Amino acid sequence: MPATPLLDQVHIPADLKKVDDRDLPQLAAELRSEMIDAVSVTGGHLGAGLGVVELTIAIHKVFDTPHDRLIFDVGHQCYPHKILTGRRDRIRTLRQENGLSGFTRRAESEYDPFGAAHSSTSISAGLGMAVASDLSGTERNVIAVIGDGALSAGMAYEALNNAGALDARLIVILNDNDMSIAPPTGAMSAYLARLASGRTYMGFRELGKKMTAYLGKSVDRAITRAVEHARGYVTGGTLFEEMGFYHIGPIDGHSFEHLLPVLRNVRENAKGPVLIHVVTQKGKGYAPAEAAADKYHGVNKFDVITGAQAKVKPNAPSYTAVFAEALIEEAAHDDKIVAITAAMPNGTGLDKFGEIHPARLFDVGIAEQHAVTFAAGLAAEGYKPFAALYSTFLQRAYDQVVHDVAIQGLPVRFPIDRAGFVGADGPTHAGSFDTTYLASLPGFVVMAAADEAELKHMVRTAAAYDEGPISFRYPRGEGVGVDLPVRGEILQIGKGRVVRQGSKVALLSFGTRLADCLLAAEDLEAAGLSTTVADARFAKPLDHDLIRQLARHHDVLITIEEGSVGGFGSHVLQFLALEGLLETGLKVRPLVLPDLWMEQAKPEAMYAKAGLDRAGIVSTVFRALGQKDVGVGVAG
Ligand SMILES: Cc1ncc(C[n+]2csc(CCOP(=O)(O)OP(=O)(O)O)c2C)c(N)n1
Repeated sequence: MPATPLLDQVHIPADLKKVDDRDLPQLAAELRSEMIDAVSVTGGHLGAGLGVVELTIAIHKVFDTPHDRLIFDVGHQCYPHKILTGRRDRIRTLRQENGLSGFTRRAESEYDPFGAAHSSTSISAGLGMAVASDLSGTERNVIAVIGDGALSAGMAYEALNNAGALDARLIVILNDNDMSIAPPTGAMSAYLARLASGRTYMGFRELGKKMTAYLGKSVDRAITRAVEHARGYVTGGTLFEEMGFYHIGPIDGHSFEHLLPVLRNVRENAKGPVLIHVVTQKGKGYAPAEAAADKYHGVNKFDVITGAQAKVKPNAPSYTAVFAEALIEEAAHDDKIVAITAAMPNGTGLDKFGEIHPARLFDVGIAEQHAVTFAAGLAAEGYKPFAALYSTFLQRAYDQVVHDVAIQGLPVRFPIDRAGFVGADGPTHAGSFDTTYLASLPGFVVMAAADEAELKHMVRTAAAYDEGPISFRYPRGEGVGVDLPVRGEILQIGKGRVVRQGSKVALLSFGTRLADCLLAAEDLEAAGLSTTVADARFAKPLDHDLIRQLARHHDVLITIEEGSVGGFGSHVLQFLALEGLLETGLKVRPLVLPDLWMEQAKPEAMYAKAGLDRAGIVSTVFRALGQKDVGVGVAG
């Protein structure tokens, strides 16, 4: 075994070619330690990456990346890949401002041929690349690595279906760790478990024959050894085979003796689509991760020796926790209330709901489109479904929202978590568009909570509202610390509230920017500008009376929201224009997210950059009045 660290000699995958196969376990151990050490200072996704250390090394050893295309589904398991592909010197900047992304990104490296973060896209993208290489006559391998959790999404099947029909030369590696973020759900997960338990075991002699028949060459003896050592076999007539894939496995994803010969054979001999079923362990090689229920899917900074994660002492409960508590409360009063999550029971707080109402919680897997139409079916039968999704993932179900819910006027409730900036997860996870894409739909009620007490009111309001679809958005992180009612109140649909009365400047907020509006109002007041602050509560229907009042009795009207153009502010402008209120000399400025993909950073930095913080609001007012900014954030 070489004495010097091997990882120091491997800067890019080409360097791996010089490493002897027998030394790869040492390299894997070094890579694992490097990754654990890096994530202990940055926080981030740990368990998934630990599980694919050997697989990542083996793929880079056998294939010729970046000429061969390697696509990681979701991309949260790509930290070992980043370390091996020229990014080790920046690995401790993961998820920080100006640092490496926590996911794969085309702009970051030629070794990331396809960006990801939302799940289940890898087979489609890989198939596109495989077909492109056929069309252009370029010989290359395309490898898509997809988890068993990601395989619960419909898009993965659409791609498998198409790949089988096209007979393209695509290599899909199913990384089966029997985990999503939570334990996986669904019939496919049970099916994979049955495959892995060897129900249709095929002896290695038969495997050799089968591989020979398929690949047209004699099969490396090592492959038979690999399959013997793994609890491996090749099945006849699996679902994947029925779909036109040559199906190999399961094989042990932590054993180079198993991985290398299989990958080499496939590289040399595969003709059409191949699926290699690899069994791995999430969190592998780091005891605290292996022992954790979530296998350290996503972690804060932590102590490497003990695994203890840094605890940030919250000043207030998180919005997610308040939502879950409020829904539990409402469900106690109404047995028609049911809750739906798309593989995020913990992230949405619905795990708590499930502890109390197990029969009323449905984890449908990573299947947002299905979640929405499933909810529509429940609503059609008189149930009150709360389909709790992150803003960014609801995007995927937009047609279901339009066609299955909104056009039919079905009362599906949409709690929209992670609305607005999400910090370290960056642009793929930001909740920027929900107000824009929902408030344009006829008949939709669209709310945003200004604080956690408002969130409780909105949960209650949504539970009580049966006339059609209704949504309420709330951000990641903790609330502002307001007193919480035991139970929320039912809000009047389409009515906002004035929080502070002034006479010259009106700040009309939609959502949690309200707190900064109140701070900005203090600064404006100190500068002699009497300021009204109102909480719109609804982007749809708009509170026309409130907007008229603000427009008629103030010189400046600023709308503020943590969402893209086309949302709340655009609806207010539309109303003002149609009412002729823009011709009165009123100065209107809609503050929205800037028209760019905001990179990961601390939320405060993102607000400042977007001009949506206290200082940004104050200077917008001064600019609107044509006055020199007298200095921002001056009061208090
Ligand atoms: C469309 C979409 N929905 C939800 C998520 C959140 N999410 C990130 S990773 C993950 C679990 C993925 O499980 P699997 O593919 O098995 O990978 P593992 O973490 O187990 O390696 C989920 C639900 C996502 N990234 N994309």
